Amino acid sequence: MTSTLNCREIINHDTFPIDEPENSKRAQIIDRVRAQLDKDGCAVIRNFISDEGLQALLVEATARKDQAYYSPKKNYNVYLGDGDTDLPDDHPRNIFLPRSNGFITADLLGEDTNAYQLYYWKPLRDFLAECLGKKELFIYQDPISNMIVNLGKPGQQFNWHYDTNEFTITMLLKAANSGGLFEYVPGLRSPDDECYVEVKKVLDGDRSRVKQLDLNAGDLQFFLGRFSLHQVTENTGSDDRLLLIMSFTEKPNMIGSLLRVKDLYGKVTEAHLQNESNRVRADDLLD
Ligand SMILES: O=C(O)CCC(=O)C(=O)O
Ligand SMILES: [Fe+2]
Repeated sequence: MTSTLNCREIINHDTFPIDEPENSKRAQIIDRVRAQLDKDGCAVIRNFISDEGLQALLVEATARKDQAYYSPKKNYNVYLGDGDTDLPDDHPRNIFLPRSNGFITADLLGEDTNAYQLYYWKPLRDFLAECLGKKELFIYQDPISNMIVNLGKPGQQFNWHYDTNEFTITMLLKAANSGGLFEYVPGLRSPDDECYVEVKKVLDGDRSRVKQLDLNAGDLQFFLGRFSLHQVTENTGSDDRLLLIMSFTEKPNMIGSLLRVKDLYGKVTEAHLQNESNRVRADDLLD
C-alpha cells in the first residue's frame, strides 16, 4: 500500500494551517497549546486529522496488526526496567503491574506510509517545537520505536509508566468502545528528582492527582511522558484500540536503551548495540 495523500491532506489543513508561519490561525493554535501544556503537561488539538487522513492511517495500521509485537514479559514497574533487591519490596522500583498491549514498530511503517510521511514532515516538527517553546526538535533516531502504533485489543492494558523520551505526540486512530482510557499525573517527577513517595501514592490507588482524557479518533495529543506518570486502562470494549505515537527529542541522535527496546518491541538494530556504551541522554532519570 502506498501513501496517496500529502501531509496537508492528512490533517485538517483549513483549520490547522501549521505549515504557514504567517497565518494568524497558526499563532492562535500555538498559544492555546502552550497554555494547556503549562497548566498540566498535556494538550489536545481536537480533530487535527482529516477524515480521509484518519481513514488512510487506520487502514495502514490495521493492515499491520498481525505483526504487532507482544512481549513475553507480562509485568513491569513504572520505569519499565528491572527491580532492585537492595530496596524494600514495596518500593516503586519493585512494584510490577501487568502490561499486555502490543506495538506495531517503526520498521513496519516504511516510507510509503502516510504515518511515515507525517512523522518526517518538517512543518509538523517546527510547529511542535514552537508549541513547546523549543528552538528545534529532532526526529527520535530510534529505528524501532520512533513512530509506532499502540494496539490494545479487548482485555489488554498498558499500566502506569514513564516514557524514555521527553516528548511525544499521539493520534488516536480508533478509540475503544469501552475503557482504553488515557490517564496521567502531570509532572509527577522532575529531571533531578524521582519523587518516589508521590509515585508510590499513585500505585497505592491515590487518584487525587490523576487526570483522565476523553479522546476521539483524529485528535492530536501532546504529552510530556518522561515526567508525567501515565497509563491506558484496560480495553473493556469489543474492538481494538489503535493509537499512533510519534516521538521527538530536544537533542539530536537519541536512541532507546538496548534492554528497553528489546523488552517492549522485541527487536534491536546494530545502532542499539553500538550506542549502548555511548548513549546520548537528556537526564539521569531511570528509564
Ligand atoms: O496508548 C496511549 O494512549 C499511550 C501509550 C503509551 O503511553 C506508550 O506507548 O508509552
Ligand atoms: Fe507512555
